[in-house]
Amino acid sequence: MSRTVIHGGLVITASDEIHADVLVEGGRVAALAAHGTAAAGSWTADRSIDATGKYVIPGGVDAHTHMEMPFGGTSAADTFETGTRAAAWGGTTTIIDFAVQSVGGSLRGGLDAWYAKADGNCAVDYAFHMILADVNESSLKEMDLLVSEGVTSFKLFMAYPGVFYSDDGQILRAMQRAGGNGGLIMMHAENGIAIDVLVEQALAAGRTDPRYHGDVRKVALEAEATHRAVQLARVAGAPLYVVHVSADEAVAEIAAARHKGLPVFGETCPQYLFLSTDNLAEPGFEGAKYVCSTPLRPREHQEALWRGLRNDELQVVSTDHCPFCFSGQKELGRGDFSKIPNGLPGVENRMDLLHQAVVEGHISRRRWIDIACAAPARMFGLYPKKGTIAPGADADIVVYDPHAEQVISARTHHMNVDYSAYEGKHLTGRVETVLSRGVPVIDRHTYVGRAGHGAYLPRGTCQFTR
Ligand code: DUC
Ligand code: ZN
Ligand code: ZN
Ligand code: ZN
Repeated sequence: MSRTVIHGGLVITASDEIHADVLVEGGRVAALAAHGTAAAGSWTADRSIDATGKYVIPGGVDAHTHMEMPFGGTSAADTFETGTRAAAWGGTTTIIDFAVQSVGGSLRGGLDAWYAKADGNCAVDYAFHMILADVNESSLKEMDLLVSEGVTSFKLFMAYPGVFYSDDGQILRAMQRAGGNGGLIMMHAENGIAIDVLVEQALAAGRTDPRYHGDVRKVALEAEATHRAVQLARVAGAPLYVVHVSADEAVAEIAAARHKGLPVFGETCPQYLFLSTDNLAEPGFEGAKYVCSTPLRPREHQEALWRGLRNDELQVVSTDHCPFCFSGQKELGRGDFSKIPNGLPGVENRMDLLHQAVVEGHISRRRWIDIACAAPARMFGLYPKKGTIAPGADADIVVYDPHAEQVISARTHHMNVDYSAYEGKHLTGRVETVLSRGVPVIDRHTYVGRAGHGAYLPRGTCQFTR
């Protein structure tokens, strides 16, 4: 069995910061011991990584990505191969992507199609959620089977009538089913029926630029849908995870539910923490780069998101990585913002952006690891295999240099997309080395991984009770 020691670093988990050497045996963490243990020679090893002055952190768990996802007449630009490679560059060693049920199709058919897309192509480990696009008697029954095979979470949409949309009756039924089988409902909470009216009115009035995407997707319509989702989950007796929370009033709805003791959880994304409607209003058609749903909000909303992350009103930061090239893809919406494919690239940037939040004092180092690694692993039934550094855990480990400086740019990133939403942003901190199950994937800023190393992860059920 191969043995690796990582010595001299500061090991950070969601609960502890300890100066320790780490022994990796095979694909797992074997032991942590005081600095000097490795040097004293009691641990013989094939490979030794010097982490002096560096952080030793769990590999990131990005619980919300869309590799090669069909959307708006095109398809997300990262494949499982390019997207998981970019994830590795950014210190993320697990992604949970979304298999999609087609309307009129079965969950089985959608899931098998996504297994086939990912199989043999991933650089890091991966799992799936299931998007329910057609809730009916047979798909409700299939939910039980999926839970028993390790696909334990289901995304529903209150947005996108005619595409992914579920009405309140369908939502209630799916929640009841999840309440019975241990599944977790993930909700895209925006009132899509009302939004479509506002879209039609905006276009009729000649308001076609990207900025109007943000205008029509009102804060009130995110807050209303969040409130409704919470109440439906309460009636169904099911836990609820609200994805891509962007508005202060939506955070307040989740906080209010949690204060009542309800098992309601929230996710936000780096784009809502670092970008705003100012980006959507960039001149010409540039704003199309920032079109995603829920939309970017005025800058004033960011403080509520940071506060929510500090206070555990929000538990997880995922990327909703859903990249579309500016050229040829975002451009489909020139002259009609509603035809701009929704989504931003970000799987490579999440760990660094959240470290920047540590540097800027928004969150602590341990909270960084919690929201980016441990909480998503626990939320989606992967802890402690993923999301921590402890004996028995998978040796998904990042050596992170907290002092290195970098500038984000599409010229140097590894995502298969022709722009960066964070172009020119200066960051302190950078991934140096990444192990996935003990195998180097990034070695001192060089990619040494391979497509096919990444393994499929069947998951358990949500490990949060509230
Ligand atoms: N919601 C997502 O979660 N991802 C892409 C598009 C969307 O609306
Ligand atoms: Zn030390
Ligand atoms: Zn969504
Ligand atoms: Zn998404």
